[in-house]
Amino acid sequence: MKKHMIRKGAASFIGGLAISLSGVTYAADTWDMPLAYSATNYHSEIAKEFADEVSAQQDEIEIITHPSGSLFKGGEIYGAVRRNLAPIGERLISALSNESPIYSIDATPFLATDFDSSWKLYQASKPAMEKVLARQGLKLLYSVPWPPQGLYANKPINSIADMKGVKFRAYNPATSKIAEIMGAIPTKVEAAEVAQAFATGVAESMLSSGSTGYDQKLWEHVKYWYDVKAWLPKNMVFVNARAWKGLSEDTQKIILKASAEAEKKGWAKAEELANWYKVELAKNGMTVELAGSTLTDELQAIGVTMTLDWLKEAGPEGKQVIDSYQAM
Ligand code: PCA
Repeated sequence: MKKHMIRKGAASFIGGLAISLSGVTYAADTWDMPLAYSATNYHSEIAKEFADEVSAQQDEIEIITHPSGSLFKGGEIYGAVRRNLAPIGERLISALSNESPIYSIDATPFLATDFDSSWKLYQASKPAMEKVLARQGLKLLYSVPWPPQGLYANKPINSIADMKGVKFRAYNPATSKIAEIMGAIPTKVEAAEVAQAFATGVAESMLSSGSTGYDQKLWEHVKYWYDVKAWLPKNMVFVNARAWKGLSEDTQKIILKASAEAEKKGWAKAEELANWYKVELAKNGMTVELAGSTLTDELQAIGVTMTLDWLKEAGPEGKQVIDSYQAM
């Protein structure tokens, strides 16, 4: 940290000539870390703690987080890190399903519906996921889940027939597909723009956690949240492999240690907050309840179809992941 500050001081001190020098120095030293979610969301808070921790412990890089899609929008982050426009970033894994089916495993309905089973699914799928990342010039640092996904709606939903024609906000290919199967009309909207989408009538319903409903104050627009517990999608934080290789071994070790801590904290925090979010939705006037049996059965049937489709798409590698998950 000390060396870092001296360098910054020197750059501004030398003045004119140093402007270009400081430009070079800053480009090499500052690692911008784009995030898609609100600064106050626990994913962003933990990423910021991770960044601060890494920055404080060595002189090579300073990681600066950029929440709410302010540097790159959610949909741009993966590509930006691949191209090293940002050396590090965070993205919702299942939003990347078009890159590889392995990325959609944690958004397959009813495959893993609580924190314990989600952790197992993560462990079972991690080697395959890391392979895809490596092929794309990226390295996984850590991954943190969202709380279980429930159904937001502006009217009571007793069966999927009630979803017919409803404008449905999707955040990944799986949620678009569910919408289509239900007869709803999917429209892709990043979390940072969810409040606006509901306010303007672009969206009337979505599957998401209490977390995003809370961040976006969805009670201002919809009245119901059904606790479906459909799946727990995860974000992942990853780094450009070339940028990673450019770091000293010491810095790499510091980052890996901070990553392991962030992951541990993230899983604990998500679980701790899952219930709190539900209470907050209810406090703000929403009806928070379990989905009725008809809706649950119908959604589970969609889950079975989607799991079978996923297995077809993911082939033997996918089957191996499911087998090792089920054996855990
Ligand atoms: N919130 C994010 C992804 C899953 C979740 O719970 C979103 O709605 O975009």
